[in-house]
Amino acid sequence: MAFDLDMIKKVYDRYSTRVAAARKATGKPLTLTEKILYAHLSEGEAHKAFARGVDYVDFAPDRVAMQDATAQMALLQFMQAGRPKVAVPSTVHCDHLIQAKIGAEVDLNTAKDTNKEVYDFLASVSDKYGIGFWKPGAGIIHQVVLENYAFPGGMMIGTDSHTPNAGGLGMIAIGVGGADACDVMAGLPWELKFPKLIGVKLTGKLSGWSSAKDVILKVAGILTVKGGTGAIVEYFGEGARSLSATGKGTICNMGAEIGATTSVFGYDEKAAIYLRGTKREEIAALADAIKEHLTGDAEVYANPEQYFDQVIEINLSELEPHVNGPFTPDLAWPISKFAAAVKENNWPATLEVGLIGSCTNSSYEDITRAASIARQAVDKHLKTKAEFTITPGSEQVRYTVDRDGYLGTFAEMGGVVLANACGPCIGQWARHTDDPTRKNSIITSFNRNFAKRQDGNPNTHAFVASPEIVTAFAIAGDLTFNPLTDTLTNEQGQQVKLDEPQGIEMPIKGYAVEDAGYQAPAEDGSKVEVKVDPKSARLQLLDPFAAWEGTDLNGLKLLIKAKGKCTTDHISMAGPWLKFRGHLDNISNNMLIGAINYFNNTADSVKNQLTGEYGPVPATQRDYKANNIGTIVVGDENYGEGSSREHAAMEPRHLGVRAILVKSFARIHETNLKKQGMLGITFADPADYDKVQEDDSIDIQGLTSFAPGKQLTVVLHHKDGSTDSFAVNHTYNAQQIEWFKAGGALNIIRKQMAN
Ligand code: MIC
Ligand code: SF4
Repeated sequence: MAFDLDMIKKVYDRYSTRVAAARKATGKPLTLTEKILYAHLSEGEAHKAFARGVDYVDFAPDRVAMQDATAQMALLQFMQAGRPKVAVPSTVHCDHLIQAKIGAEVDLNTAKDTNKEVYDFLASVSDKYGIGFWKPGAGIIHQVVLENYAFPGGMMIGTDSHTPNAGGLGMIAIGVGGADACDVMAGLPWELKFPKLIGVKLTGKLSGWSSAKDVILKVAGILTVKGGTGAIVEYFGEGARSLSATGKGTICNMGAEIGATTSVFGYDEKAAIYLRGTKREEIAALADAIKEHLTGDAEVYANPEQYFDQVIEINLSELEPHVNGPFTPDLAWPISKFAAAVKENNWPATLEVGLIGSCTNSSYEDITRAASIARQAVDKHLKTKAEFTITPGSEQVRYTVDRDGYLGTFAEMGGVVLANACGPCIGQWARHTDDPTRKNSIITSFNRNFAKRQDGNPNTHAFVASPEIVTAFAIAGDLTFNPLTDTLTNEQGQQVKLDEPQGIEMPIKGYAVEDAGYQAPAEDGSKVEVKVDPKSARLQLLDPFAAWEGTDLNGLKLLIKAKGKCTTDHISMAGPWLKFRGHLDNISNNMLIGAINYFNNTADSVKNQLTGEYGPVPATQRDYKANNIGTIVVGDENYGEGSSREHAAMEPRHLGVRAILVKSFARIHETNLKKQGMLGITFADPADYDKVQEDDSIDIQGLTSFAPGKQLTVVLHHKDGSTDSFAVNHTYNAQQIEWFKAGGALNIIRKQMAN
């Protein structure tokens, strides 16, 4: 049995006392989010009330999940922590490193070959430290977690930003960097700023072409990529109860795109159906027994404005299908306005590829709805105009939809089934194109669409929609087509219209799988040896970072002033670089190569102040490092949005950048910087960003009296001899200041474990 029933019982046993204590402490009815958070406070913290968005609080999560691309760094750090075994149930999932090229079988075999060293490393570390290992081909972390480990009222962290997917089954599931995972696996408390709460009330019921995906596409349009920062989004209302658990998972998954800490739905009949359908009736029975604690209080949902910091209401009966994009997931277009938007903005109307599946939207229900459209293409003699690919989220889903004939339907329509892995979603896509310089469009049911994300091509306009809408567009091959109203000409010259999609929530014959791809760890792992070849290009043991020198940081050179969007994809690109995720020095050669230099509007070209010449960012930084000169990176709003990859924080740390100064940070990235002992600060007045000049030498003052809530001062020494000085903010608490001083949190853990 993969899930841990005893652990779940223990968590549920805590609920009544913790909820009662929380009621007393806050003096108010409680949201679901508060109940789950209070049930997971570290012992010392229970019985306290917290200021939302202000207080840092220690939690004790129940589980940790890691995907292969981030697990390498997480586990390299864990190996340094000096623990014999993980302190909480943990799993590793091999999903990100499989390249999509030809089709599932061939691609999987190629991946096993090319990534052998990394898979062997992850398998042996898992074996040694008591971590469950999901082999390549088993599926994508979030789908596998939903099917096997997520449980209502639980709390988990995962080294991937879409960890919130498990919120569909009522779990507070939060994406973090590997260093956070390392703490929790080492048995230390996990710290989070007590979140603000956003309530989303869903009324009505979905029908026709509208699906759960459209709920989050709409929410993304309302809240934008920053709107959920520091908040947990709680969905409730009759509309919420009408959505399948996997549909809810889709909504929570893509909540990462609005910057939310996580999103969550209450336990309800749909959750119970899913638990029973995935052979976890025992969990449903346990959850039923405490179900009043696994949803928000009635008073809260009756008057949400009084209890949430922000409330949004969406009527599912009126919700139109949406298409979001290009280049950002919050550019939301109701389908009725999309064709006009394509024309007005001159986006390429010809659709070249439609891609469905991924870690979100690969449930049985999603696949059956998309297949009902595919079936019509075949039956109505429509020729599919665009390329079409299907990425099942897990081997269990793949096996089941294959058994039930749906993969066959996609094949008839001309679709290609890819491996159960991230593939194109993370740029692991050997896309065939005759001309990469052509502006072109693709549409996916994935969650992200930043420039270059899927195929590395800046000319690709990527749009996001539900799998059924993606399928319809793939058939039409034209983004100005509206499947709800328009007809298509079939091979016999007739005008035909696509009927509304029909889906099946749970497989009638039940889920099935031959080999789910799970490998249990050794009972006693002490004899297991973990080998890392010192000459490896893909794995490198970590050296501790140096402690702070105890003085202000003076005379830093400006490495880059990044302009506009600077996501973790810009800071540490995925795709071709994924192969170096276990080798800090090698992956550092991609540091900030996607960021646009404010002064020349070019990526990967910055002025080296020592030579006056322009060169790539990593090489320039290595030159400063060789000369023992510290540098600073300046950035815009929501710096580091997107993924949880801590490489985006470790690379600058490794190469000698001393501080990141931006208008604002995305949550996970800010924590990652702090964990690695890097100084992450924000302009007190965002307009001061404009004062930073290309040849500046920069001082950061006030570090000798670095204290929570106390501003630091930045002094810019311009080339002409003039200076500018201004205050900067930081959010370091006392503990995080210790991390900074020690040169990283791990240096402290290592010391503690050694004592
Ligand atoms: C992503 O969707 O960007 C990823 C790839 O899953 C990342 C993790 C990574 O970079 O390894 C994420 O979302 O955290
Ligand atoms: Fe994988 Fe894409 Fe999901 Fe990230 S968003 S976990 S890359 S499928």
